[in-house]
Amino acid sequence: GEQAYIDLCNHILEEGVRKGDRTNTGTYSVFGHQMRFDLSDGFPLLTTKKVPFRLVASELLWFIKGDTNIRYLLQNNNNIWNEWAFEKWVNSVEYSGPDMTNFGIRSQKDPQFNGAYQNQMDIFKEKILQDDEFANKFGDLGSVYGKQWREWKTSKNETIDQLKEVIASIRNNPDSRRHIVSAWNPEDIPDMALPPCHTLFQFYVADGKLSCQLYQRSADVFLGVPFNIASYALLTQLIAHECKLKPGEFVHTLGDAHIYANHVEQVTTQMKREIRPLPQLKINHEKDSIFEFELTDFEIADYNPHPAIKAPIAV
Ligand code: THF
Repeated sequence: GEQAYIDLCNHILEEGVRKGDRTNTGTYSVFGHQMRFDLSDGFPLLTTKKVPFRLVASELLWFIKGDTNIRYLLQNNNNIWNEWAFEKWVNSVEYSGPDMTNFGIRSQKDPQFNGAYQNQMDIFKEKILQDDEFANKFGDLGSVYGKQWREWKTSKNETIDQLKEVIASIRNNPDSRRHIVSAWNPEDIPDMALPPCHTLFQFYVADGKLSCQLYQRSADVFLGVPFNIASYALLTQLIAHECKLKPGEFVHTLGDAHIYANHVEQVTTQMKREIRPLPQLKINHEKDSIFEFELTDFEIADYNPHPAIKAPIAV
């Protein structure tokens, strides 16, 4: 449960190795860690800080649709993938605004630059929402999760709908040890805005319950992991619902599990807070298939978290 998350934070702060990273932010890092969440205890949305479920759910629906364009996220007021699309635009020949090199780091250190950056980001978002051609060109993140889950391209120029197939295999052959969806497609990695952090997941059926294990190669423990836990718990509950199974466990296996140097203070605040009872997830029982769900079909009940804690995202 949530204690496993707090234990991970503690473990990284105590034993993590100081390590450089792609984003030049600096991290404390451990390699190889596992957490378990029993979904019958409640829905694992952390209570030691407020996690915005609406953003978790709209991101998951975006993956399930097979969409890779941030326009859908923006239409749902979800800004969590903006930086990766923005980066493509400001590095293109079509961009003519002020220089945005290393905008992630500079926007945190230089208030004047941050003003210019926020300005360009607002222009970018507006263009993605209003201009179809611009959105097709710069809103698309490449062959990221949605594409690999729903339309994995084969060498024979066919596509594989991994999500549909895994649901069929759970229904038809629950004991199978091959209920796997992989987002890691080595051939496509160069076309992705960011190679998938949640690399591969496997389902497991026993005692009428559906469990899911995720292998996450790289885990931003403060900002990303609370989202990732809730996202896979939601996915597991939706698939369990469709397959007429009860939700079992979510097992979260991490590769490079890190706390960014500029998140240490926030993590320390969070760790001192008392864990509260988990909320419940209610899903619209009139729908059967995960491909039919919309945001309004989910409701989180009895969620009484501690306040949100702000932190900058590493780009
Ligand atoms: N890059 C990095 N550095 N960390 C990640 O967790 C991450 N992701 C996705 C892609 N690249 C990543 C994006 N997921 C937030 C949460 C998840 C994200 C990106 C950003 C975030 O900032 N959450 C805030 C709330 C934001 C808001 O309200 O708009 C929070 O406080 O939780 C790993 O999948």
